[in-house]
Amino acid sequence: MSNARFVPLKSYTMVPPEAMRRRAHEFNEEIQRRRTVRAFDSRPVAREVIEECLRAAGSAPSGAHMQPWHFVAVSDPAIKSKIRQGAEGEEREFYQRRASPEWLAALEPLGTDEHKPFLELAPWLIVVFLQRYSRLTDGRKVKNYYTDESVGIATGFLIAALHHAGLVSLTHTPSPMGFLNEILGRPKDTERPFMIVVTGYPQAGAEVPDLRRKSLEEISTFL
Ligand code: IYR
Repeated sequence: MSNARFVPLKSYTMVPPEAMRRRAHEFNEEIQRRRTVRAFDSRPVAREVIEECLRAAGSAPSGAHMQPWHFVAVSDPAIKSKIRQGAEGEEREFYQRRASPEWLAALEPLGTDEHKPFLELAPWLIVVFLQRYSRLTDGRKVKNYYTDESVGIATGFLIAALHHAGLVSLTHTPSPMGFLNEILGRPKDTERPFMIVVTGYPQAGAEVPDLRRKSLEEISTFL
């Protein structure tokens, strides 16, 4: 017999068809305004805002509801400086040696290089960790499922929440990222860094690459 325990779905609110069209449209309009930004202002952002966005991120669906994520929100300048040093060390290797010519060509339109001043300038670095295993209170390890999918979705929720709050963000993935476990004191045997979400206000006059998004026709098929 199943031990599953169910409760009534109380949180769902029915939206009439016309309002549904409008809401779908309005949400798209808002999310389309999001741009990845690399030029940050040092203006502070209240911790409470970040906390609320992390609550939103933590509401993401996950494999077997394991919630295999941990977010380390860093505003301490000394820790940000260590993260910058670690990231720039790896990025120097990447740009000078590891990246293939094809990869460098693909990055060309973004104008990125090994210098990452935003890691110190931005008020918050949210380091997302993926938990391949959970720890039971008795210390035993339990395997988590679909961790990449789950943490990817949670990170998407986080990016959307930050945008909705009026902040900009940058998904940054220095590779490899093992240095983040050391700097932030996260266990290496169960967790790996997934991404750094840099967030704050854009620098005055910030520019973004002139990119276009694929159209609905390009990204979808209806059958
Ligand atoms: N991690 C490097 C390189 C990089 C890779 C991809 I794929 C990007 O979309 C952007 C950058 C860096 O952060 O510069």
